[in-house]
Amino acid sequence: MFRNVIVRKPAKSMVHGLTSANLGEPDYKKACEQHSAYLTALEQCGVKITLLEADERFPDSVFVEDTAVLAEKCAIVTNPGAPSRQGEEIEIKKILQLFYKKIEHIKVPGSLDGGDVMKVGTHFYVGLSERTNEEGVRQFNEIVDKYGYSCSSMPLNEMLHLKTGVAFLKEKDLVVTGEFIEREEFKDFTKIIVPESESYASNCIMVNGTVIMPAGFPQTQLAIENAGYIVKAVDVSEFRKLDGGVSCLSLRF
Ligand code: CIR
Repeated sequence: MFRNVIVRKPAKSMVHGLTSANLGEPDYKKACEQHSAYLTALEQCGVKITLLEADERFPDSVFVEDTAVLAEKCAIVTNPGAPSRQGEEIEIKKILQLFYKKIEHIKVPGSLDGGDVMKVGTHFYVGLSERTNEEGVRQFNEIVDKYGYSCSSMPLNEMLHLKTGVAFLKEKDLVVTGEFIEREEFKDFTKIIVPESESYASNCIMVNGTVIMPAGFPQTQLAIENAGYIVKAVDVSEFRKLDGGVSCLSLRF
C-alpha cells in the first residue's frame, strides 16, 4: 500500500532533456497537461501527492524516480549516473527528510539511478546499466543488507534502465519485454509478455490495486486486464520522447 508520492512539475528546459528515442522534441505545454492527468490518476489511487516546483536547472528533473529508492525502513538517495542529472538528488533529499528518519546515500565513485531498481517484497533487483555501476550496486547492497533486505544485480544489454523493460505488479506477476523475457533471474515469475511493438508499455506501475500504464498500447492493456488487474491508461507521449515512462515520473512510498 502506498500512501505518498513525490512528483516534480516538468521544467521548460525539458526540451533539452537526455534522449535516445528519436521521437522529436517534447511539447512543454502538452507535457504539463499530461503530467496533471498523471497526478489525477495517482490521486484516484488514494495517494497523497507532494508536488515540487519545476527545477529549470535540470531538464530531466521531472523523472524523480531516478533520484531515490524508497523502502519501508529507509530512503536511499542516489547518485544519478548521467552527469547532467547529478545534483537533482539534493532537493529530493530535503523532501525525503520530512518523511524518513533513516536516509542513506550512494556516493561517488558509485552511481545508481532509481529506474534501475525494482523492489519485490524484501528483495531488490538492480540493473547494471550505463547509469548504475558496480560500485553503486555494491554500496546499495551494503545499505539494504543493514535493514534486512536482499539484493541481486543483473547486467542490462539493451534497456536504459531495468524498469524500462520490467514491472512488478504483485505476488508473482511481472510485466516484461525484450531482454527480460528469458532472464534466469525472473524464471519463477508469471510473466505478462509485452510484444516488441508495444515495448514502451512494459514500464507501468501498480498503485494500491490499480495498474497505471501508458495509453495507446491495446495489446498490453488487454493482457494486463485479462490477468485480473484494473488498469488506468494515461497519455505520456511527451515524456516518452525523453525515454521516460510512468514509473520515472514519481517516487511512491
Ligand atoms: C534520462 O535519460 O535520464 C531521462 N531522459 C529519462 C529518465 C527515465 N527514468 C527512468 O526510466 N526511471
